[in-house]
Amino acid sequence: MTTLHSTPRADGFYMPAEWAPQTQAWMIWPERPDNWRLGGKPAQAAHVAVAKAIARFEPVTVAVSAAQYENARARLDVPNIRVVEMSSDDAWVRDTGPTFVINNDGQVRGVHWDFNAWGGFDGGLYAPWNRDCQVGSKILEIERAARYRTEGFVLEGGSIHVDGEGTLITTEECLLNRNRNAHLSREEIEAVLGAHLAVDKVIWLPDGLFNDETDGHVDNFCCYVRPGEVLLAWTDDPQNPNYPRCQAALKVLETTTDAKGRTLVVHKMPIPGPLYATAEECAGVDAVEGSQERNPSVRLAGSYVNFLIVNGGIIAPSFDDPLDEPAREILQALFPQHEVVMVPGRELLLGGGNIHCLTQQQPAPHKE
Ligand code: KQY
Repeated sequence: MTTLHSTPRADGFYMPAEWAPQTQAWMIWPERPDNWRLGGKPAQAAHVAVAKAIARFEPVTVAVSAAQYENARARLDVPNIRVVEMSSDDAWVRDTGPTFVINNDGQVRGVHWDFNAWGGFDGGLYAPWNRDCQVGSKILEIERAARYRTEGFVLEGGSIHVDGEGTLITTEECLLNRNRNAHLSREEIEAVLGAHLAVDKVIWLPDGLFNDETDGHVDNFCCYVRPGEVLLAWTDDPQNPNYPRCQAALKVLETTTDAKGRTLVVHKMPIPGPLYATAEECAGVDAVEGSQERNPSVRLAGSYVNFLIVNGGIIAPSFDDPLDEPAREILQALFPQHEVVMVPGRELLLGGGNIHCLTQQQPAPHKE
């Protein structure tokens, strides 16, 4: 594997927006019994549904442990899905996988961020996380893509969204959290993001969604739908714990400009629920010291914003909620050239995230 000691920006590479053409999407098979109930069986079924939905639009590679290889291979029984053996600590390839960057000369490389399981021993979700730490490099090696390594700079892919035109959105709750890069100031973090993703402007939302166990990943709260336009999870209910978070984010989004000097158009997406895990669902998760505890009284951070854009499709979670259909209509209106496919997301949410968190798009190289 080639590790480069320059930066993507210095070499003419940038992170494209998610709607840019893709060669494939990556996923990792869920199986950890202290995160996924009943040994991961219901989550695996949900995962298969997501992989097959994506495979209608583009190839999918699913990484799986040796122990689960045969099972995953048998269940992912469509031609567009490749299964490769890879060890990991869990399934969150958005966060453990590389962030792919491209140049205008048809090349693809990857940024392999440092990873500490969403906070290490200061609020992280499990330990150890050494196998997750290797996922970014392993994927880049399979793809023969050169790697930029940010040793000592922790970042999860779910904590950022870009417009591909120089602007990045994130949250202070996550990126300025003392459990990520406490040794760096806001300006120093912006400099690392600028050097590795070729962004010129960082928009800082104060917080993510209430009870998001990642410390407020932006991909569960707010995303770009096209340059200059964002979609923000929203509630008008002052009793909803997300109300102050939504208000604060809207204030930032309405009063900022992006790297191109545009004022942003903010679309709103209703928040489903309130959603809670049942006592039975929580009882199906192995209790392990140091792993995230599951409790039926804790409100789940369900969000329709946690969708993936693929070539010609939008793969979004449904929650068996009255807002599912309105959410689908909002997404379809925002992406008229894409087919919106909703896939049951409850089992994924029970594990602490959703479709965007469980996928990683690989942009297609192109020549300008
Ligand atoms: O939402 C994500 N990006 C990851 C969630 C991890 C949850 C682990 N239980």
